[in-house]
Amino acid sequence: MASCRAMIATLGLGLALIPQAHAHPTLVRSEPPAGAKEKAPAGVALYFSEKIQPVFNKIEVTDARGVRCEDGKALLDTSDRSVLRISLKPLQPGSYLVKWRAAGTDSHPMEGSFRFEVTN
Ligand SMILES: [Cu+2]
Repeated sequence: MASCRAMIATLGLGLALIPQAHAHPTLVRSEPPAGAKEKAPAGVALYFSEKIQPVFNKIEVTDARGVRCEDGKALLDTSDRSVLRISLKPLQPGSYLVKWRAAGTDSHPMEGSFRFEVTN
């Protein structure tokens, strides 16, 4: 019984430590920002809370019909590895969905999405 309690205490301690051991990248801001209504951007830039691995990352941009609009692959900023960028084909007015995946130092991929709107 005593050893069982000790084990639970150890487990509890382990769980309490996980948030510090696992800092995952979160999206701090983007260009265009989530919910933006603006003229067609030439690309999307994602600014994360920590450096991103050069692998396991992606940015997908689709229009209202689900057609992909990226021009090339997502690339890390050469001077700031917490910034992931992608170029876009010329966008028509309408709603666009950005889906991203990015892994930080522990290689666990994080995902998210947001929309922006292109106006005339
Ligand atoms: Cu992790």
